[in-house]
Order: sequence, then C-alpha cells, then structure tokens
Amino acid sequence: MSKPRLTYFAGRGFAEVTRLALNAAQIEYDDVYLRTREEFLQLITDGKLMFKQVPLLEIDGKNLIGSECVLRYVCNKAKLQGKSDDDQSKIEMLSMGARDMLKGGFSGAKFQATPEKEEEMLQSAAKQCKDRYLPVFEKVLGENKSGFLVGDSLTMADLMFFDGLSYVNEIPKIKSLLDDFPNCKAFIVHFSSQPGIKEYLASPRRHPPPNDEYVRGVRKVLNPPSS
Ligand SMILES: N[C@@H](CCC(=O)N[C@@H](CS)C(=O)NCC(=O)O)C(=O)O
Repeated sequence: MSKPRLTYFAGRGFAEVTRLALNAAQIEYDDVYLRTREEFLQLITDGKLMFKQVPLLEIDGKNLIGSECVLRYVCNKAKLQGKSDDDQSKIEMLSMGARDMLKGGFSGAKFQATPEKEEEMLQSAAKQCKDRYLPVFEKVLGENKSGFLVGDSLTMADLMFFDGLSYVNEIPKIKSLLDDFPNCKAFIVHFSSQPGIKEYLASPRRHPPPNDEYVRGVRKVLNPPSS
C-alpha cells in the first residue's frame, strides 16, 4: 500500500483533525502543502476534488474529500470509534459539539476583513465556548474518569475536541478561559501525551494557529486574481 497523502495548506484548518487521527493511529503519511493556485487547479483538472475543495486524502486508492468524511474513514480504519452503539452515539454528539465550538471562529477569525471583525469573531467564539461547550466537556470528563471523553481509549470525539481546545490554549488572549475548566486543562495534558500524538505535537509538522502570512498564502491559492 502506498503512503497516504494529505493535501491542504501548511496550516491546521480543516485538515488538522485528520492529521491528529493519522498520528494517533500511527499511520505514516505525507503532507502535501498547496502553495500556488496552479497546484490547486491541477487537482481539479485531475478530477481529485469532488467539490473543488480541500482537504484531500489519497488513501487505499481513493480520493477522499470532506474533512469529516476523511476523518471518519481514518477513525474507522484505526478503530478509533465506539465499542458499542451507545458509545458511538456519544462520540457523534460530542464530536458535533466540538466541531461547532471550533467553527464558532477560532480558526476563522484571522480570515476576517478587518482587525475589528477579527476581534469580534474571536470574542464571540470565546463566549460560546465558555457558556455552551466547555461546561459540557468538563462534566463528561469528570464523569468518565479515563481521561478520554468516551470509554477507556482515544476516539474521534477526543480528536475533534482537542483540535478546538488547542486553539483556546494557544491563543493568549483567550487562554484564561480554561481556568474555570480544570478537567479540560487536564485533558490537554493527557491527550498530548498519547503515543503518536506526543511525537507529532513536538514536530515541525504541527502548525501554529493561523497568522497573517498563512492567511495570505491561502488567499493566493483560493482567490483567482481579479481581471
Ligand atoms: N465541507 C468541506 C469544506 C472544505 C473547504 O471549504 N475547503 C476550502 C479550503 S479551507 C476550499 O477548498 N475552498 C475552495 C472553494 O470553496 O472554492 C470540508 O469539510 O472539507
């Protein structure tokens, strides 16, 4: 089997949770970073991007797109799903909450047109996170006791939660939000020490939250020059 190839930009975005899954499963893969519009258009010409969007995971002879479909494929393959139907529905619900928490704006804020809009989006995401999402994750972690969200081993829910939570932890302006959620803080430490994940997080393949340079790079690839 050839090594899977994950095509995206040189940043976290929609690809990061799949990178976390591949590393947790200790599946070797290549990161392919899009740097030019031509590279992106070539993928479309080659018929690899069903909806003309990345991330793309080339694996087992397939071109998989749709970040959550890609993630599920890896999690199914690596047995990072529930061991019972009951566990699986918990995993799905928590994953959905984690996805919504992240999509509130932690990664999107940097892409806003002005610094004021960026700040507004970040603060709104932080408020939602504090009021709606973190209290739930805090309680679930307190009840489950294994250090993972569901059952006694790492699952898709942990991957999605860590993806969102690590933005809060790494954006200095909002980090103090975690002070009221000790179980979530402990989760970061526990998750970060898992085999495969520990090495990945310490490697140059783990990117920081988006900065201005990253935003410029993504725009260059996605936005056709105006005529
Ligand atoms: N639902 C898709 C959305 C992916 C997406 O919006 N990707 C952006 C890059 S972050 C893209 O390829 N945009 C190009 C376009 O929409 O034309 C997923 O979850 O993968």
